[in-house]
Amino acid sequence: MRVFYSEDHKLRDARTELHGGELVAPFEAPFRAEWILAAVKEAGFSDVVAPGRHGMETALKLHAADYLEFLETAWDRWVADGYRGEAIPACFPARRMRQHPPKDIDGALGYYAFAAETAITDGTFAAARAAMDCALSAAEHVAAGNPAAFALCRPPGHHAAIDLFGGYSFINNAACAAQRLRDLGATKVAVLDVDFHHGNGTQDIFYERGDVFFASLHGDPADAFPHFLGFADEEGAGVGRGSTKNYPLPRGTTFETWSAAMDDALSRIADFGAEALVLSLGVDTFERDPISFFKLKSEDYLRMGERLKSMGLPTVVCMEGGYGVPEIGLNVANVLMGIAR
Ligand code: SP5
Ligand code: ZN
Repeated sequence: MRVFYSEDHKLRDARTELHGGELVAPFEAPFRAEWILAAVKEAGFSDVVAPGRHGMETALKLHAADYLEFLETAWDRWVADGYRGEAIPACFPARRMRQHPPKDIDGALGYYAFAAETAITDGTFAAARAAMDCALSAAEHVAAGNPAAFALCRPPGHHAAIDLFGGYSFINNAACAAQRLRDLGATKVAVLDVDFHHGNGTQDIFYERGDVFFASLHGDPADAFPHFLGFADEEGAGVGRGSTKNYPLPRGTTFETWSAAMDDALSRIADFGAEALVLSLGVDTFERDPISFFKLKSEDYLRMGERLKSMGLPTVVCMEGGYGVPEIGLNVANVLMGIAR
C-alpha cells in the first residue's frame, strides 16, 4: 500500500492550545506524523511518496470560497494587527447574534471557528494544503486501480466544516478524497469515520448529499468534543436523508462494543451501494489516549483493518487524530496491515 506523506506537515507547529484554562503545548504536534511514518515503514510499508501539488478546485466543491480565503490570509491579517501571540478565536456569533463575517480579524476568527482550542499560526495554511494534497493523491492512486492508499495527513481534517475550523482541522482531507473519487468515476462513495471524535465537519459537508454516505463511531457528544453534533438522530437532509449515520458510544467502550457498531455501519455502507471507501482513521480510540475515553488495544486495530478489507472496496485511508503515546504508530500500522493483507 502506497503511503502519501509531505514534509510540509512540519509547517504546522503551534506553540499553544487552550486546554483546561491554560495554554499548553498542542496535542496535535509534528512528532505524531514522525512516529506514524516510522511505524508504518517498520511494518514494511516502504513505498512512501510525496503527494502531487493540487489546486483548490476539489476543496472549493466542499468548503465556502470565503472560508478558504480566510484560512489563507488569517495569519497575515493577525500579524498586521500587531498581535504577538497565536491567532486564537475568542468571540463567536452565538445564539441570536448576527451571522456574517466582520472586517476585523478578531471577528473573522470567531465567525470561521467553532472551537477555541485550535490556534492559527504561520505555516498552518501551507501544512493544511499539503495534507489535502496527500488525500487527493491517495484518492487518485486508488481511482487508478490500486486497492488502497494511505494519506498520512497532518493536520487532520474531519472537524473542518463547510466554513468552520476547529478540533485541529482546517481543510477536510477525507471529504476531499471522497469528492476526488466521485469526480474520477465512483458514483457512490462512503466515508467511515473511526476517530474517537465525531466527524462534524465531514457530516456538515455531505449532510444534504445522496452520493456520499457518512458514518461515524465516536464518544457520545453528551460527554465529548465536539459536544454539539454527532447524535444518533442526525440522519441527513433533503436528498441526503438516510445517508448519515452516527454511533455515539459511552465511556469505557471496548472493541467488542465498538466493532459491533462498525459492523452495523459497514452493512449500511454495503446496502448504500458504495463503490469506494474513505476511512477517516483516528487512533485516539486507544486505551491510553490522553484526551479520549475508549479502551481499544493495539491488537484491536489489526482486527479493524481485516474487517475493513473484507468489504472488498477500494479504500483511501486518511489520518485524523491519535495523541501523546508512541503506540499511535503501531496502531495505525496495524490497521494498514489488516487492510493490505
Ligand atoms: C482530529 C481530532 O482528534 N481532534 C480532536 C480535537 C479535540 N480538541 C478538544 C479536546 C478537549 C479535550 N478534553 C479532554 C478532557 C480530558 N479530561
Ligand atoms: Zn479525534
